[in-house]
Amino acid sequence: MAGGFDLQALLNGVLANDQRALGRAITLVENDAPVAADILDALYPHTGKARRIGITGPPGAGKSTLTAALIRKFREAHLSLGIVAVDPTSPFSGGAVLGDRVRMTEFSLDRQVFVRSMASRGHLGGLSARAQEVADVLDAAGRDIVLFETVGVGQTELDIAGAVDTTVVVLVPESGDIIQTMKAGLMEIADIFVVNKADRDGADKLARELSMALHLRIKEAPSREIPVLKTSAESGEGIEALLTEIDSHFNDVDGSGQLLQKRLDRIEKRIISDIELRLKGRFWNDEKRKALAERLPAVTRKELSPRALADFLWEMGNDK
Ligand SMILES: Nc1nc2c(ncn2[C@@H]2O[C@H](COP(=O)(O)OP(=O)(O)O)[C@@H](O)[C@H]2O)c(=O)[nH]1
Ligand SMILES: [Mg+2]
Repeated sequence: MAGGFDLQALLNGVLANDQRALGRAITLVENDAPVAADILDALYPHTGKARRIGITGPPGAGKSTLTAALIRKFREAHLSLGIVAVDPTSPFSGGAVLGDRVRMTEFSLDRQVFVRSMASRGHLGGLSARAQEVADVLDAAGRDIVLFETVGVGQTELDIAGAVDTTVVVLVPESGDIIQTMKAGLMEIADIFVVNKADRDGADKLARELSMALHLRIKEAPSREIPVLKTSAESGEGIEALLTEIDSHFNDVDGSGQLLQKRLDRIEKRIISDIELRLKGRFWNDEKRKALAERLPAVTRKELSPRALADFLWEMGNDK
């Protein structure tokens, strides 16, 4: 291949858990390079062993601090890790996630900890898909744990949160009331709630309110009880208890057969969203965008209904 690119050597490197090969393969996958599909197809049979854990919550909740504390614990247990930090709100790789990088330098010499930050630039709705593919590469390399850190503000992080075995939602006393949490869809995705910055006022109150809201919900849909934990990620307080809950959740879903179903569901979702992205990509072209822009004023003037304009664009056909 061009530039003397040796795909097999790269794949061998990844499968040997080589940090440099991993970095290279992940960059190609993240950028959706032409060779990305070959890399992912070849690695896919080697995936499925890693436990995937999502840490999500509002900006500044202490997700990165908590992630770092968890990494230390997992490393004490001699487990290897891949960390995918996703910030859909940032158009720049390393922009808003720069703080995470600084925090993660602690692990820069540890070859069993691989950290990659991803931003929304260039991903156009495919951020969730790319993040999961990056996780596949880490999984194939034999990383025991893949940790996703995502900013919990919109659909992308809900998608990513749905793509893990265990979802931890991190809130802080400052992150507003639980009504907001409910509205953001975080109640639905949490397997474990963490009230971080428990060293601050309001943590007990928030934890109590969350527990109450969860109890009301459990009555409607009986499932595994969702624990609410308090942590101080900075001092490390409560991290051991969090790890115990993460393990316990994983063992429960694994033991009850739910894990298989969860993983099957997320594979199905990935395929469906892949197709939807391709359809969108095939439909929209410059000509249609132009036609849309040109006719919008007519819709504003009520000369054309939105539906009629959609029909018009649809009739323009799918051939680029
Ligand atoms: N008081 C207090 N501050 C914390 C705690 N955990 C994190 N922080 C601080 O909160 C800020 C945001 O933390 P960070 O981990 O970057 O949050 P993220 O945006 O959710 O990843 C940093 O200044 C942390 O030092 C905690 O338990 N207590
Ligand atoms: Mg962070």
